[in-house]
Amino acid sequence: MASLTVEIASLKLANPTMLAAGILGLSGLTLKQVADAGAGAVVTKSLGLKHRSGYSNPTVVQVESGLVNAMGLPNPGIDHFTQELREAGGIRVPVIVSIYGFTPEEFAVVAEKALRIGADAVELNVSCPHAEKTGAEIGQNPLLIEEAVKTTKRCTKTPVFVKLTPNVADIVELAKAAERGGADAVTAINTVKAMVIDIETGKPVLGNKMGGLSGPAIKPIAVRCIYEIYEAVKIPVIGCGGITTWRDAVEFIQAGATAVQIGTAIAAKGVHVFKQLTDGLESFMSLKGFGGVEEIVGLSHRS
Ligand code: RRO
Repeated sequence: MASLTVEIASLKLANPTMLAAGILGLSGLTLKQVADAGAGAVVTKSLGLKHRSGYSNPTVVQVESGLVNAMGLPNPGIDHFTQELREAGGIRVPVIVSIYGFTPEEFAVVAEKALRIGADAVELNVSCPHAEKTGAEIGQNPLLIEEAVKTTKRCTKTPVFVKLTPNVADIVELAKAAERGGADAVTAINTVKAMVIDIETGKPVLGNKMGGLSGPAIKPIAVRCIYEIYEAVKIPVIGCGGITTWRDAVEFIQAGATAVQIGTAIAAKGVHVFKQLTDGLESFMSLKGFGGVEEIVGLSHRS
């Protein structure tokens, strides 16, 4: 049988699938549900220093091949998340806490708090496409990314992953900046900036007008970003963006991803998607004679 285990920094995953930030990640019990369904790791909803209520409704709209969301970083604040993780006690896979901040120091403070409540790693959200003074407003600038990562690494011992935005001319510059700052891995990609208009009223549908597109529509964009980043940095790449089937997961891994995150597909398929992906991946590898996932990471660069 082919081995599905992968390692990213000090994290050992039984398989290369992860719950993506933003979906089912605001409660300890749902994180545990996803872990029990077979995810190799789970990522929380992005947490900041203080509670935020998010944008007004509607916050999500379905489109042809995905979802457009503008939730607006709703979260209870990192201090209130402690209780959630306690209630989820016994999550048997690595828990990655997605965090955001408005300054490099704030990223570091939230990361330190995340470590203290039991995070195995943090994922810096420098890529939310519709947040003011945080998210992509930081993550579209390589200097600001480097500073946020450097400060976080200096202040905490937790592994640091950096989630990148595709809403730039050159994502490779962002990945290199994260690596220079000392990041342990980069996640590519967050949602693609998007908008939906109701033609009856002529008005934007989302409360915030602008949002982020996720789901199958962005999959080829994610594959291109992962392929480019893999050639430019030495740290692992975690793929994210439109994965629905095991074939998608194989494509991301061959492009250069060591692990893959699943978000929007859960809305359509439920948490069973993790078992479907790992079963399919395992059968594919066995059929093709691959012994472990590392043999196919970046395969498309060698063939
Ligand atoms: O909460 C959101 O509206 C949100 C976030 Br933090 C993010 O990183 N990406 C996204 O599409 N939505």
